[in-house]
Amino acid sequence: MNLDVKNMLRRYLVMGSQNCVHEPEETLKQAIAGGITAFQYREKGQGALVGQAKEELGWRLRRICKKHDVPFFINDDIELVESLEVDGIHVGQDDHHVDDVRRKHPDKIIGLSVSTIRELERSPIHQVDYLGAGPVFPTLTKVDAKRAVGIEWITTIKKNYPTLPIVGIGGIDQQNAASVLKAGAEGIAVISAITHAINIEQAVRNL
Ligand code: TZP
Ligand code: MG
Repeated sequence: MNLDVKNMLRRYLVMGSQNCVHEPEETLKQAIAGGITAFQYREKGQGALVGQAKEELGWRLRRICKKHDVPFFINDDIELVESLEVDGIHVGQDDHHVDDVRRKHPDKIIGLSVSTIRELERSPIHQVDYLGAGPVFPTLTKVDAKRAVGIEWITTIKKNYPTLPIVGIGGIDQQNAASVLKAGAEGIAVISAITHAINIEQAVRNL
């Protein structure tokens, strides 16, 4: 399982319709053509769809991932775990508690965001399959993002949990992606550097 998760994290696209300048379905298809290794449906923030519209878009994106064998994660929304037939669930510190998610979904991949030592210490790390570390760099995409933690945060987590897969997130682009991997992360999670690119397929390749 760990080896698989590590490979999945390599180029991890996180996205909802609110992040897209092109159609979300088109964005996802081109990103898959460029070589993303996982997709997280994160329909959240200003302009995000809710209710049935959120679920319907989720299913259209889910179908695209199924067709191309790309693992599909849902951000936080455990109500959609069954209906979208997700492979994994990503939760933040203020979302559903990892223990509950694990109890309800013993076979799903679970990822957890951690931004500080305190969060790391009080989280049930043994229940998760990977950690999302960030925001590594400043980001404009998430309005309530915490302060950028730098690549040192990845080194710190790695020191404490050498075998647990880590994906860096926040402000990652073509220029800085390599530094995140070099610090010890298995992969990079990216929103705007992919969704805002003029050529999405090429942007993924460049990462
Ligand atoms: N969590 C921490 S930073 C962030 C999330 C969801 C936003 C990342 O977006 P971008 O555009 O890749 O900086
Ligand atoms: Mg969340």
